[in-house]
Amino acid sequence: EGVQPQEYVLIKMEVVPPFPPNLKALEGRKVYLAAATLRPETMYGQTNCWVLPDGKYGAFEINDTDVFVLTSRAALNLAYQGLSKVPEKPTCLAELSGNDLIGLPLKSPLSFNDVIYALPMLTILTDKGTGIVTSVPSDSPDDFMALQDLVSKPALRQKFGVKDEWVLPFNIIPIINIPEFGDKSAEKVCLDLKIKSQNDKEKLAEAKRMTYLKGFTDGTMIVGEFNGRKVQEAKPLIKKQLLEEGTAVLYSE
Ligand code: A2H
Repeated sequence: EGVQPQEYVLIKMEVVPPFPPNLKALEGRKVYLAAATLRPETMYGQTNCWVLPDGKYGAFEINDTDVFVLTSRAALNLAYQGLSKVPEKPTCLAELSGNDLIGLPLKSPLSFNDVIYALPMLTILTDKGTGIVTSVPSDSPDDFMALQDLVSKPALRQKFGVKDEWVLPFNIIPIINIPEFGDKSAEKVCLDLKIKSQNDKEKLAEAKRMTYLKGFTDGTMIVGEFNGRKVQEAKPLIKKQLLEEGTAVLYSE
């Protein structure tokens, strides 16, 4: 962890009932996969959620109604930030692995896709954020490559029990224009740099460097309520909206 605290927006990705057997203990509650993002303005373009197959997660009681699925590390941090039913003490209702979460149907705020699925990403760090990541392949090179891997490798889908209909058709939704990179900046940069897979760490770091700052400084929204506005202007407005409507919360670490 760095010296400066990082503030994330946690997107509440609601698990659509009925719950599968490994989540039955949670029936009757509002259960959310809580995804940590630095780019709330990209939530229109969500295509899926990412979990680490071997990752350890828990379902934690946040208040009287809400349960968040995330790492116990994040649950402890949240408990000290006022987000736990018992103050400063996380209550785990169910221990889950990433594999238990793969295939869960989710409803996520702002997403143009009505229902999206939890899918495996092999490069998720369990000591950052919540261990849950929302996927926006139009604007995130990591997300683009991880999805590309699943789409192009049937053996990878089979290994993790990913049904074809959870990843296909592979529709990337354009949401932000960056003059230099067009409407699907992540795809363009991944193709330009000839990135082979989600494990191509160095090139992905370069792709992120290229798109991340440009998206913020030069990007324009081409969808949503702030269509036509600069990303710089839209970002805080969208963040505020999500927080006010209760579909997201703040989290620092
Ligand atoms: B971002 P930073 Cl569109 N492991 O959200 C791996 N990656 C993680 C993670 C974890 N445990 N927790 C969060 N992240 C991702 C959107 C997005 C993101 C876009 C473009 C770039 C981007 C949609 N995915 O991040 O190391 C999350 O993906 C580029 C850095 O704390 C989160 O924001 O700076 C970002 O990494 C946080 O990374």
